[in-house]
Amino acid sequence: MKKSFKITLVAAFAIFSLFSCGKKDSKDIEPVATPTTEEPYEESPIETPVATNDLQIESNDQMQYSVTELRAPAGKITLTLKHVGKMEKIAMGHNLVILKPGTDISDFTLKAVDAKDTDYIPASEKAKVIAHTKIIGGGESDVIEFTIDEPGTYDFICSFPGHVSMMKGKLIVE
Ligand SMILES: [Cu+2]
Repeated sequence: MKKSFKITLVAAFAIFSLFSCGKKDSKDIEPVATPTTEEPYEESPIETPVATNDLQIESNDQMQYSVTELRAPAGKITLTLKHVGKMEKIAMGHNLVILKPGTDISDFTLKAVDAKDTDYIPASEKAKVIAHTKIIGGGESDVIEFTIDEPGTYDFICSFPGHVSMMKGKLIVE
């Protein structure tokens, strides 16, 4: 709307200039303002997930989560992580770790590399974890329940070694 208003102003000014300068040839000069396409908000809306306390997210063999944003109302939340790939967890295992605000993600994942025995949740960093699934392989899934009462934005990551650069997102608690 703002854009077309601006165009109208430019067009009006152009027409005004044409008349006021009074050149004979001015009839041939077309105003510059050809309508441009409006931004197609209605045709391709930005996907904002609906807040739900029953969250579903998938992971695959391409080291990806199906979504990078989850939205839930404050309170008790159930989250299902489903690995839709085929690879075994030793090669392409995934988890989902929800971290407390202010956690240094690179420091966390660096320590997680050595924490294979505890599903890549380093014992020293447990206090920074709100909730986490276990590590799962292709065809598996895990369901966790946790409570977040404080509205805010929480990072979630896969702490399997090397995955965080591709596998991270935000959980928005409303
Ligand atoms: Cu992963």
